[in-house]
Order: sequence, then C-alpha cells, then structure tokens
Amino acid sequence: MRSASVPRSLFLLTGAGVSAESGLGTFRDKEGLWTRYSLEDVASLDGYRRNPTLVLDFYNKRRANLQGAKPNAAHGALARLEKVWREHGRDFILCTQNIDDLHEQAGSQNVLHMHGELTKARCDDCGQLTAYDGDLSIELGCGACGRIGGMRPHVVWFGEAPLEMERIHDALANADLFVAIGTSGAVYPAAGFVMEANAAGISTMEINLQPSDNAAMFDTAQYGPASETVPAWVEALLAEL
Ligand code: BJW
Repeated sequence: MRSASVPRSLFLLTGAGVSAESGLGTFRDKEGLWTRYSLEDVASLDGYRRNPTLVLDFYNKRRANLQGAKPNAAHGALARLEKVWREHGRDFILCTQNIDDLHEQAGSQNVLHMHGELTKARCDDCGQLTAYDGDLSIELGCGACGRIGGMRPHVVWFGEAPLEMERIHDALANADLFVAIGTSGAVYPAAGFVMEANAAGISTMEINLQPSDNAAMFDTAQYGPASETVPAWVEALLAEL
C-alpha cells in the first residue's frame, strides 16, 4: 500500500449500487434484475441472436426507467469531488460499470463507461454509434449504412470486450487510491481491479451497502447506503486538501 497521505491521483469505480437509490435496479441483490431475467438470455450476444426482441425490450424498459430517474446524493458528491480535485491540479478518473447517465446528469465530466451507455445505439453491421433515447426494435434501420434490424443497445454483454480498457489500465496503474463504490465484485475485468491495485501497491477502499465478494482484498471499507457514505467520505477527503 502507498503512503497514507492525501492521494494525488484518484481512480473510482462505480457499480449499480450507486444508482440504486435513484430507483434503478441492481443485478444481484435480493430483488435484482437477475432474479427476474436470465442473464444468458438478456446479457449475451447468443441471447440477442436467439431473441433480439426480448433483449431490446429489456433495454427499452430500462431506458424508459432512466428517463424518470434523477441522480442521488452519491452522484452529486462524486461530481463535486472531481471538480474540486481537478481545481487542485490532481488527477481524477471515474470509471463506471453503469450504463445509465446519472453521473453525467450530476455534473461528472469524462466518465469512462466500461460497459457502454443505455442512451446510445450501435449498428451491429457498420458500428456507427447514435445517441438514442427512444425504443429500439428489429424494424429500425441504421442512419449510416441503411441496414435494417441491426441496431442494438451500445452495451457490453458477457463474452464481449469491455470498453476503454487501455485508458482504464493506464489510469489505474498511475493512481494513489482506488475506490470501488456500489459493486458486488462479481464481474470481470472490473472485479479484478482491486487485485491489480494491490499488486501495484496502490491503496484501496470499498464503499458498499455490505461487504462485496472481494471485501477481504481492500485495505479499508465503509458500509451503508451510497447516498450517505459517499458524501461523508467525499467531505472528509476534501477537508484534508
Ligand atoms: C449498494 C446499494 C446502495 C446495493 N448503496 N451499495 C472467470 C474469471 C474471470 C472472468 C470470467 C470468468 N468467467 C467468465 C468471465 C468473464 C465474464 C465474467 O466476469 N463473468 C462472471 C459471471 C464471472 N466477463 C465478461 O464476459 C466481460 N468481458 C470480458 O471479460 O471480455 C474479455 C474479452 C477481451 C477481449 C475480447 C473479447 C473478450 C464482460 C462483462 C459484461 C457485463 N455486462 C453486464 C450487463 C450489461 C450492462 C447492463 O445491462 O447494465 O454489466 S452484467 C452486469 O453486471 C452489468 C454490470 O455493469 C455488472 C456488474 O454489476 P454490479 O454493478 O457490480 O451490480 P451488482 O448488482 O452485482 O452489485 C451491486 C452492489 O451494490 C451490491 O454489492 C450491493 O450490496 C450494493 N448496493 N444498494 C451502496 N444503496
């Protein structure tokens, strides 16, 4: 672990728990999405090929939910942390597994969405990305190449390569503190970031409702609802600047 003084360079990883209090479901909690849907059906390329309408509907419902959702105090605190941190000339990376845009709505800049973005569609054929806030269907055509039926959500399913990985690995290697917030530690490569940080001697901290699958690998932890724990941690950190 590097020195316990105020870190210069922060790397934050967020997961579904940070958006839970904004009314967006998590995946693996008691009432999570994977208790109602099979992840093989709705979060894999094979599932999409078998039944594209089922998968598009799953994401259409989540896109509709997002339209009524507002950032909570955790998103707000992370946006404030980024602003102040950068004003002090320090490095700040916010990497999220979430496909919602609540970090951006709260004012976060340059969010790395490693599992994609719900508000974008992508043509399976030519790869063209389009901002999209309506429902996707198999009747839709691509505005760039004209192919009908290939417009899919711009999200990363199991077996697909997560996005921005080069930037993420570089930023993590240069961090002084890695903080994982609201993630179960069940999905790789994100679940492996704490191991990478440990191997590089970077300090690590978990903020979650309860201990995650990887809890034993973190140097420190704070447990409770993100809307309370995250603002409290941010204020304590900023007070040290
Ligand atoms: C609160 C709270 C509150 C609740 N306050 N906290 C064995 C070893 C290593 C890897 C593998 C392996 N077998 C297979 C793999 C690879 C696979 C994988 O990890 N599988 C696991 C099942 C083991 N990974 C992949 O396939 C990834 N790709 C990959 O590895 O590519 C390699 C490659 C390279 C190059 C070319 C080709 C391939 C892709 C993973 C894609 C994940 N996709 C999903 C769905 C898409 C997006 C979406 O629909 O939203 O992403 S799955 C789902 O899980 C979603 C999430 O982003 C992701 C993580 O979930 P998260 O955020 O942690 O949510 P939960 O619900 O699990 O946890 C919430 C937490 O919050 C809990 O702890 C709560 O307690 C807490 N909480 N309320 C604070 N108020």
